Amino acid sequence: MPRTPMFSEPLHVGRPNVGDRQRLLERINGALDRLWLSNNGPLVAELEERVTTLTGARHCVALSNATTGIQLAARACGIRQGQEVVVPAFTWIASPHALEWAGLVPVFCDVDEETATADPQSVEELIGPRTGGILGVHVYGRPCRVTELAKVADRHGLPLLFDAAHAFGSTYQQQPLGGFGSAEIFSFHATKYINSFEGGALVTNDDEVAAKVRAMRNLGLSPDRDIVSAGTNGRMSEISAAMGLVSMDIMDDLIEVNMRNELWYREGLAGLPGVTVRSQAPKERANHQYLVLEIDAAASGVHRDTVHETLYAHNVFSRRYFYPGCHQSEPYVHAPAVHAPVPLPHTEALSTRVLALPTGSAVGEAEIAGVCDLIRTTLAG
Ligand code: T4K
Repeated sequence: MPRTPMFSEPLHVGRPNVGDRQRLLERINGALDRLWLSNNGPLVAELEERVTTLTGARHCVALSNATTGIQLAARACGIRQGQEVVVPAFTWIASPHALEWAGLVPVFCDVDEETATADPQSVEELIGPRTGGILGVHVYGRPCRVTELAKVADRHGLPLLFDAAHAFGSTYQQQPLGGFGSAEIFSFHATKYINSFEGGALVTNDDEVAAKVRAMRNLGLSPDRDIVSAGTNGRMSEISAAMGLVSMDIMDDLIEVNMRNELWYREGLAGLPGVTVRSQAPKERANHQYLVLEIDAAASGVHRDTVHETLYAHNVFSRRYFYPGCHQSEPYVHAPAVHAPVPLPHTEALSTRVLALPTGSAVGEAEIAGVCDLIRTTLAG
């Protein structure tokens, strides 16, 4: 193993993909000329229109971020303070924190290891008199088992929401995500496939949910400026919308880049025992925004954390998305009877194996070959 880091410049997971700068600056200049910078401006309206076209859903409400979107969605669907929401433990902490911060009680279900998304049977086991809803998460952009979750939700008369933070551009049964359940919430954070610096969008086919969220993101004001509900500030700025639109212009190119990177990783790691690159759903379109390895310590002879530490020493800043499981994180870890009443073996197993590696437009063949070499050398001991 060389003593000096293999990379002099850090390689990050989640490097933003920046579209056409000239186009971005033109759009920003347009906003500056119009002196209309926020509060449902024309760029936000254009972004919403673009998202409804891309997803085929009836409504899109652009938002300041996905975390706020989850809170607005839960409220618009009538989930009341103090009610429980079943959510997978294998997700970014934003999913349960959004609920907790809104006065709801996250109750963690397990995931199935193939999709890394909510196991419908585990969801059903957790439904009881205090349950107010279900929040599935399309982890790494791979869709949940939507049909089965919808059946569980219908059986119990519960709203089904999807945290689609990772999943813009992905499909389920060849239909774009966005129109499933009562609402789906995308993230356009800087690290996401489509980025608007900070941002998100709630997408729904439900007219009432859309109208409620549209008002609630602007302190409960209706389009006629009547105060129709409580609300918060969940607005997207025009600058963010400009970035989001420019980012959407290169959607297909980005998928190509991500898929090409994935191929290079697969070639570079081929034949390594206990090391697999996680796959997207067969026959579906996916954004391939996350490149995630699974390292099985027993089969590879090396723990995921050793690989992670070695990569760090060489300026490759891999991420353990998602470790630890949310049930093992603050504040939920202190109240397992409330938040984690059933065993979560698949979450716990996955969270010790996964490692996200750099992909997107910031890395190319040479960097990926270097990262794969580092992993091979680490496994060779
Ligand atoms: N639900 C799920 C399932 C989510 O994964 C997320 C967010 C949400 C909900 C909530 O969505 P938002 O409310 O954010 O819209 C990062 C992202 O900040 C976060 O958005 C994302 N999930 C999560 C999985 O990853 P951190 O704490 O790891 O971020 P940070 O700042 O350490 O950056 C991650 C990597 O990206 C680093 O390697 C540095 C690099 N980076 C980051 C930024 C911001 C850059 O190179 N440039 C940048 O501008 O959470």
